[in-house]
Amino acid sequence: MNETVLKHFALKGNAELCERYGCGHINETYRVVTDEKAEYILQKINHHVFTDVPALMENISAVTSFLAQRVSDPRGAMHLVPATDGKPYYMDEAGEYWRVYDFILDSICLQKAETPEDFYESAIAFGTFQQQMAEFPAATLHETIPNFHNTVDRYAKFKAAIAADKLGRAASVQKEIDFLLSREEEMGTLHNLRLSGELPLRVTHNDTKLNNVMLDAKTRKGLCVIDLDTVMPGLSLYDYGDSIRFGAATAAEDEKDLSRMTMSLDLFRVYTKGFLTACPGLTDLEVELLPLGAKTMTLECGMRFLTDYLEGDTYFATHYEGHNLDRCRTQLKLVSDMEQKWDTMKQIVKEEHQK
Ligand code: ADP
Ligand code: GN1
Ligand code: MG
Repeated sequence: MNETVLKHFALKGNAELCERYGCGHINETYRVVTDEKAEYILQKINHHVFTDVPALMENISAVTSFLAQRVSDPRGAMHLVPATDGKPYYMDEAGEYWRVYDFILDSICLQKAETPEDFYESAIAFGTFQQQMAEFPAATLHETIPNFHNTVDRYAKFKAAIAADKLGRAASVQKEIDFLLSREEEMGTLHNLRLSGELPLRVTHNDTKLNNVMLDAKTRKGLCVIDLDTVMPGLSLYDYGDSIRFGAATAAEDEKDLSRMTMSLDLFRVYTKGFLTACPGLTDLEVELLPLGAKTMTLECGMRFLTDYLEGDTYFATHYEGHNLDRCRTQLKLVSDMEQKWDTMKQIVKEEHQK
């Protein structure tokens, strides 16, 4: 148990249980229960990914306090438990950073939507988050990972990884490399429209997987958006697109049987309906580009998995050799499936926008 770490946080009671928890790829997460039955989430923050943890925690403190004033149910906003010295995190002797949140009680977190309604509720939660953050002074936020969804820069890093070929893996993934390189120009579209100002900069979450939203266990309504490490200025299309990538997929991110991996048009419609309902202020261009948002986020994620595979699996947590490659392949399969369904995706967006 992380007793020495936990004693630096003012918990209700003494910790009796501290167990690994969740399926995140970045932080190390634990569920903590005390002898007074208080429950918490303890996280070791990945400071190789987030190199300026004090700045990151400044963002999260500001965002959670801002949201706390705007929600009716107190479980609707994450609540940080400060360290005993008043800071929003604790740094241990080894230089590791830790933080504690209240555990969001009576809630569920899904790896896959059990019903279309679950997915709809996640769209409402992420859409509402973005709508609420519209009033937040964006310029005060630190950019916790510069160029996070800059697909043009992601291509540059990908090519550098191919050129370096540190582990001699490139030749065995030539098919995947070719797939990605042949789509480079189209995949720069969103970034270029961001640069030209044709797409508005908004405060966005940037990591809108279904398992980064909590639903109320009883009502199954969207309750709270979590994993706020990547909240930064960005495009609405990043948030919409990443949700489709993960949530409208018919199989898990690391499914080995690619025939099981497709994009469900029904789920695509459901999420689009929820997002447009929760974010009524999207511009016509944003709405028109929703399918491209989904495709770009999916391809970018596949490219990030492959880059990490080529570099020796140093970024994403992997559980076996080739895990990142399996993840890359599911994403590229999804992109191909979206290309097959492109006209229908555009039609669905049009129909849901007109309603
Ligand atoms: P990562 O950045 O590694 O994805 P997350 O912050 O998403 O880390 O946390 C990992 C998992 O832990 C989540 O998917 C969720 O299941 C669970 N979790 C995180 N915060 C809370 C919380 N406050 N209450 C309940 N569960 C939580
Ligand atoms: C990571 O932290 P987690 O597991 O919610 C990653 C996302 C990827 C996702 C792929 C900070 O998300 O960008 O889309 O894995 N987060 C970071 O599953 O890189
Ligand atoms: Mg997460």
